Amino acid sequence: MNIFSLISQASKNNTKQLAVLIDPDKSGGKGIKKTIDICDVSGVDYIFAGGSLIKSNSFDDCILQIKALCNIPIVLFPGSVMQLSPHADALLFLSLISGRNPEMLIGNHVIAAPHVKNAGLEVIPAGYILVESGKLTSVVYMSNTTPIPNDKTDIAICTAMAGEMLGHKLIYMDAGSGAQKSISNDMVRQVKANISIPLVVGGGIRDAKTAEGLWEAGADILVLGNIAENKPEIIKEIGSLIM
Ligand code: 1GP
Repeated sequence: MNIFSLISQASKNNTKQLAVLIDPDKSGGKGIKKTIDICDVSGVDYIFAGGSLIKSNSFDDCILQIKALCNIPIVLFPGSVMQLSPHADALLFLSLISGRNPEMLIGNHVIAAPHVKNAGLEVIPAGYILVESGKLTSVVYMSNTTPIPNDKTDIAICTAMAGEMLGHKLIYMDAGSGAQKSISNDMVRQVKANISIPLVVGGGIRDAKTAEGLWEAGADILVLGNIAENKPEIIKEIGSLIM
């Protein structure tokens, strides 16, 4: 199964998709089973796994646990080079193109490359764009980068265009986990109008109305993080918009 072809085909057909982000630190208990069970019946297309800072050393176990609970493809969304597992279906090889931290643009990728190759993972080069969200998020702090101001749509557009021109296969716009506000519909609409690759949007999506607005604005895949763990019933509500 080629994950990028699923993403790309859905984007071409304007079929909206949903991903749920699992933080491996919070997995392990009964909570993850409940979340995954709801994902299974809510039309969730992908499980993303990763986090800005992971304290437990059982990343691989977490992936295996998710795999044992469902057949939903698992896509790594790594916050660091330590978040690799050969048991996932694909890896978002994220280059943090909104930032100017060379380690996040290429340094970590050089370190990770041989391990990624050995793992035999499908690699999806992704231009990762952080957008300011009303508070200092973990990803902004840990990546040591400045996010794009949320009203500077032109900067977001040009960054996404440059990401596509550099050969990234998708653009991932993130307000960061626990964002006070999600990325605006207007910014998503204008970025989508200026690129021809799939657009993933995450950060601060906590209700169906927000999700609907972002999908309508042009997001191809929405990512639910905190809310999926704290209030998994919302996954069903959001999933029903596109099922
Ligand atoms: C994934 O950062 C998001 O892109 C997740 O954000 O935890 O706020 O849903 P939330």
